[in-house]
Amino acid sequence: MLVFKRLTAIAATISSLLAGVGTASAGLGQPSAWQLNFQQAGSPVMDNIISFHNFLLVIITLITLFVLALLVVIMVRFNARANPTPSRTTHNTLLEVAWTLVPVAILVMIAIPSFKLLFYQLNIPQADLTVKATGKQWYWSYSYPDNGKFEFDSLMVRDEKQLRTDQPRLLGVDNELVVPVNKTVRVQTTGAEVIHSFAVPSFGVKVDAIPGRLNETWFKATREGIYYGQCAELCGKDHAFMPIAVRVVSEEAFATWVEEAKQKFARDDNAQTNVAAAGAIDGPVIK
Ligand SMILES: [Cu+2]
Repeated sequence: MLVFKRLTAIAATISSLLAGVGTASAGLGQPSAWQLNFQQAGSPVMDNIISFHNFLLVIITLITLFVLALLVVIMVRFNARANPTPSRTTHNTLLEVAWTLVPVAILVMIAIPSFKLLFYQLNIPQADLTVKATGKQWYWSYSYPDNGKFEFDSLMVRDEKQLRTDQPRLLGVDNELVVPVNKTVRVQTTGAEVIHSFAVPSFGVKVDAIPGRLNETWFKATREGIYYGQCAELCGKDHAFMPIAVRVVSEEAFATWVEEAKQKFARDDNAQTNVAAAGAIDGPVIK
């Protein structure tokens, strides 16, 4: 749709003007100071979400300006002083048909790209890799069903002194979810005890992690780097302290990491969980 593309282009310009420095410095994979816009897109889904947002921004701006103009005209031309003897007109068929059909047309214009985007998010393409994320109170556990029997816990680094220099406060974790770049990753989520939600803004991903259910979503990271997200469903006391960190690496680096992870996180079914009641402990919890 040419109109859609044009509107989107205009909107992108407007929103970058509005956001100013915000856009220029909006982080990839993490929030930035004074950020006004979305985090940069790191996946095709997020690219589409941003385009759709820009398209809606044009529509909402035009509607707001139009309503404002109508209000100003009414206030100026039809106030008691300027218009002492008001018209007694009550119906205008043409006008009534127009103010019904025009909003319908606008909604249809919004619905078409909206449904396209929804289906794009929900139809999971042929996946190169599956990862399973289990939300727990209050950390995430990840397993790689395609790559062997290992599972590991990913806990927020609570002691700021332990943060790597590239790790933001409250987002850095001890064990990141590692995935290869430019591969379609299917994410399956479930909750261990309450509902959590797996959300990574730069990937345009947010899916509930519900006990007793397996939800699915997908992303395809187009650039290497670390992408942060957070649990997005109120899940208890430490809801704010169970970040998600996805490290996107080259295919070779991923293969190497898998071999290491198999050793490091080999599942020992007799062992006690190493983070039992991690969230219940106040203060630093470092593995
Ligand atoms: Cu949670």
